[in-house]
Amino acid sequence: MKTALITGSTSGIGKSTAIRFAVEGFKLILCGRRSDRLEQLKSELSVETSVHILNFDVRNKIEVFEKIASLPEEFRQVDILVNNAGNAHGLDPIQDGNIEDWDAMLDINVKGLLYISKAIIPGMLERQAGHIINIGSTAGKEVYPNGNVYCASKYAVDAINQGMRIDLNGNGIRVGAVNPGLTETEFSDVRFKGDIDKAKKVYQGFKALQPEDIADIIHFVVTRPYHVNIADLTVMPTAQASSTLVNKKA
Ligand code: NDP
Ligand code: 8X3
Repeated sequence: MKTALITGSTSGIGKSTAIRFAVEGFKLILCGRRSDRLEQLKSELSVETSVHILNFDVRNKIEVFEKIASLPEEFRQVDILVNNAGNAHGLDPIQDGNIEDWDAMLDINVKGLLYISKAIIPGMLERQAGHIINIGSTAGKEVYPNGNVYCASKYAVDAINQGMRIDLNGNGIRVGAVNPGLTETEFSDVRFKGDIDKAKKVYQGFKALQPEDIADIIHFVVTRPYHVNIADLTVMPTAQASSTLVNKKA
C-alpha cells in the first residue's frame, strides 16, 4: 500500500485528491493549517484507509522539517508527494500590488513547495523510488492581466518541476506537474479575500473544472506503470482556450 502526502488537503484539489486516493486504498498524510478540517477529513476517510494528519503552515520552514520528522514509523515512507498547497492573493495591476499579497504567494506557492520537497526528497533518494507531483497552473504557462506575481509563482513551479526532474534523474524518482485551468474551489474566495460574490462570478456562465476532475488526473498520473512519467500535463475546461479566453454564456 503506497503512502501519499498531500499538502493543502483541507479544501479544493487537495481534498478531492485525498478522497480519491482513500477510495483507491492509498495511505494518507493530510496537511494544512485548518486543523478542524483535517480532523473532520481524517474521521471521514479513516473508514477507507489509514490517515495521519500534519497541521502546519508551509511558510514555516522549521515547522515543516519538525512535522515531517515527527511522522510515525508506519507513515515514514512517503511514496507520493503532491505539492498542492497554494493560492492567489489579489488580482491587481503590478503598480497597485499589495506587498503582503506578493509575500504570501511567493512564500507559500514557491518557498513552501521547496521546503516540503527538501524534507521529503532524502527518503526518496535513500529508497531510489518516489513520485513528486507539483501542482502548477495555466498561470505558469501564460501571464494574464493583473496575474503578475501569482503567474510568477506558478512559472517558478514550472521551473522547479523541470529542475527537480533533471537533478533527480537516475534516482528512480518520477517528477511531473499537473497544470489546471479554471477549477471551482475556494481559490477565488482566497484571491478576493472572502468576497464570495466576486469569487462566484469567476465560474459563472460556463462549466469550470471541478476539483474531482483534477483528482482523477492526479490518480491517473500516479497509477501509470513505473517506467512512465507524465512530465507536464495541462488541463482546461472545454469552455476555456487560454487564460483570457473563456466562452461564457450570459
Ligand atoms: P483552495 O483554496 O481550495 O485550496 C488551497 C489549499 O492550500 C488549502 O487546503 C489550504 O489549506 C492550503 N494552503 C494555503 N496556504 C497554505 C499555507 N500557508 N500552509 C499550508 N497550506 C496552505 O484552492 P485550490 O484547491 O484551487 O488550490 C490548490 C492548488 O491548485 C494551488 O496550488 C493553486 O495555485 C492550484 N491551482 C488552482 C486552480 C484553480 O483554478 N482553482 C487552477 C490551477 C492551479 P489551509 O488554508 O487549511 O492551510
Ligand atoms: C488558477 C487558474 O486562471 O485563475 O491557477 O489563474 S487562474
